[in-house]
Amino acid sequence: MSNDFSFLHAADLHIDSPLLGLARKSAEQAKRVADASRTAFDNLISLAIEEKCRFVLFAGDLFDGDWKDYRTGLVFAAQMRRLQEAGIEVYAILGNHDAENRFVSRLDLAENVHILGSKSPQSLDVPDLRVTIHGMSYAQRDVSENLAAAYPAPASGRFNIGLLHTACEGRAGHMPYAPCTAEQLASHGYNYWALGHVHTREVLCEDPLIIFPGNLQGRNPRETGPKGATLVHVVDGRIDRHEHRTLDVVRWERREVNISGLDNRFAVLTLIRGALEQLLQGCDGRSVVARLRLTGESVLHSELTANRMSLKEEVETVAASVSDDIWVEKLEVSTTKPVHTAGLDPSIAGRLEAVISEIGDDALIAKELERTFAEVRIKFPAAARLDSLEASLKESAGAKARELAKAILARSSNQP
Ligand SMILES: [Mn+2]
Repeated sequence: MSNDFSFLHAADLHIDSPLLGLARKSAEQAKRVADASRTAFDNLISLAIEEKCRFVLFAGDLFDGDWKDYRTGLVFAAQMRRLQEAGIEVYAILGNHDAENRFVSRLDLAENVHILGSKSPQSLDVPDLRVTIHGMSYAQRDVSENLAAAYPAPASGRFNIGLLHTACEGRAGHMPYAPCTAEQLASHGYNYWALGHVHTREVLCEDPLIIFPGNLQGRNPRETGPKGATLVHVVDGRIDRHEHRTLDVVRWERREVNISGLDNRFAVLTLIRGALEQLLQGCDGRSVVARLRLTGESVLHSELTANRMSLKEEVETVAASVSDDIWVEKLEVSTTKPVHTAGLDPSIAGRLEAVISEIGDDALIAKELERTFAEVRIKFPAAARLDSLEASLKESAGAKARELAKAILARSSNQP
């Protein structure tokens, strides 16, 4: 029996789970997005075959609850046959989402596929290898017991693997199912813990190796970055190395774009274009869904926040001109007003702010004007007419404010 082999560990495949929040661009794109989780799954099977893996582990949540379409099950069965033809065994446990699936137990699967039971932990020996796999499926969605505590002791003289669907000590955004601790798992005596449930890749411990591989394909703006599976190489019965292999089709990314120092919209859009091009380049030909956040101190702050909708449209146009493969899922404007605006901001709002900062010594009037100004900004965004501004100022502030309003008007006519 050989003691050198490779295996692939994946979890949270959620096959046919939809990708959320994407506007349809073209029929081709719509299909690419709709098929993303299936294609990522296909990539996984191809990788197992290319790498001559001896077995593949699925640590739960193969599916995303009940199938909307029975073909989801057929796709899975067909991929399992590909592995069978390549002589690759499959060991899987059912997670909370699979437990909600009424059909999975009726799937007619090839003989190489072993789904471990849900009554108690089950241990299976991998044919022709000194490997034993221990694991337990979820019988129902909400499992609150520490399942790992009941897993058997390691089989002596063998490479022991624990398959477990768990939130471990708890992870933000994940239901706290099958709680346990990394220390508990580490001291259990297994060589490898193949975990699932948490969609972000995480190595909990190097010796023994305890890993959440993350999900195969990001499905929403919280599931960012490269997604895939963990490939493990065992030499002489010990883990020699392990690596993340990227398998996703559509990539979700967040990017901060700092517009400090920019004084016009065109420059902002140019900077955004550069950021989108960079994101696309970093994703090796995958489609990219970007959430952008504009930050920095800018004279454009008022204009950008007042006209978010048109800005988003302009950014979408930029994205479309960059590539058909990039979406701007959301544009957040988190810029701030500059502290000193005098002489910088050519807009009405900017000039008004400059005047206010000049009369900073007259605290009461300044405060009153600030308040009025806030009101004016809501009522009359960038295109406000000067007389409307003046009228509002006259109404809410006293004689001194009228003087100031005149000063603003004088400045307005002198400046571009
Ligand atoms: Mn789960």
